[in-house]
Amino acid sequence: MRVLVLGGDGYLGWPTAMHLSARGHEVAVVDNYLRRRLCRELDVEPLFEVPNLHDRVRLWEAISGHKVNLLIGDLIEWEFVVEVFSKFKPDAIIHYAEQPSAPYSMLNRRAATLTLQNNLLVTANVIFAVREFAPSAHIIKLGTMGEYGTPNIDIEEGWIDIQHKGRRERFLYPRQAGSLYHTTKIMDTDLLWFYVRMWNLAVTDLMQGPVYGLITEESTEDSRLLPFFNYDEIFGTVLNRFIVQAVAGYPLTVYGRGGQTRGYLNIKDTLSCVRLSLENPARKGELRIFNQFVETFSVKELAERVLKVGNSLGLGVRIQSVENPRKEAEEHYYNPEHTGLLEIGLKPHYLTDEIIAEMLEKVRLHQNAVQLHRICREVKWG
Ligand code: USQ
Repeated sequence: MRVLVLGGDGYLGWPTAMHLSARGHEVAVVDNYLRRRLCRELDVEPLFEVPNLHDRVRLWEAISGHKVNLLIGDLIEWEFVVEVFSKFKPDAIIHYAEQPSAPYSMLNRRAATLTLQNNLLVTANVIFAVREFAPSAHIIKLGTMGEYGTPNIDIEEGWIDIQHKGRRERFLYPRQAGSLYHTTKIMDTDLLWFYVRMWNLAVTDLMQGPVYGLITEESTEDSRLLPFFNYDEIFGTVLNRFIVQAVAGYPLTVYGRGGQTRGYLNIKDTLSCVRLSLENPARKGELRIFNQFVETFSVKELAERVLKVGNSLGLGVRIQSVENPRKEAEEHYYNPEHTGLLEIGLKPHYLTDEIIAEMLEKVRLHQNAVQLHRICREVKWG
C-alpha cells in the first residue's frame, strides 16, 4: 500500500516508517520538526542525537534497499497538504502529527494554544485532504487511552451500549481527559466521527497507552536509526524515565502514592498494532476504535520492577515519592477492554525482567549524556 506517515520524525513515526517499508509498503514521511524545535526551546533534548530525516532516509535505503519518500513542511498549511496528497496519493494515512505531551500542554497559554491549534487543525486538514484527493484512503489516527480518564466502570473499546428508560443506543464511550493534550485527542475523535457520518470516511482510532522502549527490529543494524529517546518530564514517558533515572543514580520519581494505573506497551507492539490496523482496514463509514496496550501496571509497580532488575545489575536504584505535579487519581479502578488488536493478530511483547535489563544496558551506553536538570521541570497542573 501507499502509506503516508504524518509526524514521521517522532518517537513512533520514524520506527513506523521503517517497519512498514521493510514489509513492502511504499512509504512517505512528513514532518515539520516541531518536536525537535520544542525540545530545543525547553532544553529537554533526547538522550542521544538523532540524525535529521534526510540522513535517516539515506541511511535506511543504504541498509535495507528500501526507499522512503520525504516531505518536510507544516500540515497546518493547506498548500503544503495539497502538495503532499496530490503528489503521493495515499491508500492509507497514519496520523501521528500532533504535539504529544501532556505536561507540555499544561505549561502555559502559549503551549496550550499551540497544542490546540496544531492537533485540531492538522486533523481537520487531513480529513479535508482525504475527501478531496484520496476519498477511499483509510485514516489511522493515534488517539490515547487518556481520552477515557479513569472511570469507576470498565472501559470499552470506544463504543458503549446504553439502556435508558427502556430504549437502547450506542455511543462513543464517555470521555474525560486529565490534560489539555488528552482533551485535544478527544476533540480529534469527535471531528473524525462527525466526518465519518458526513462523508463516509474509513477511520481507525488507536487509543494508545504510554509506550516504552527504544529497540525495534529495523534499528538494530545502526544506532543512528534509533528513535528519539526523551527522559525529561515533558516528553519522556514514565518507564523510559525510570530506566534513565536508574542508570543515572537518580531516585525514581513516583508521583504521589503511585497507584495511577495505565495500559502499557512496548514500542515494538505499537508498530505491529499500526501495521495490523493498516492491513485489516476499517470499512467506509466506520469509526473503528481499538484500545492499544497489552498490560496494565501502577506507577509504583513499574518503579519496583525497575528497582529489582536495576539492583540485580548493581545499579543501586532508589525510589522516591515526589509531590504529584498533576491532578489525577492516585488510587482508582481501572479495567479497560483490549481484545480488538489481539483478534486481528497482535502477538504482544510483555514487560519481562529481560526487557527491562536490555533497556538498562542500552541506556547505560549513553550514561554520560544524561543531564540531571532535565529530569524534573515541575510543570504543575493546578
Ligand atoms: N508519572 C510518574 N512519574 C514520572 C512520570 C510520570 O509517576 O516521572 C506518572 C504520571 O503521573 C501518570 C503516569 O505516570 O500517572 C503516566 O505518565 P506518562 O508521562 O508516561 O504518560 P502521559 O503523560 O499520560 O502521556 C503518555 C504520552 C502520550 C500518550 C499517553 C497515553 O506522552 O502521548 O497519549 O502516554 S495514556 O497515559 O494512556 O493517556
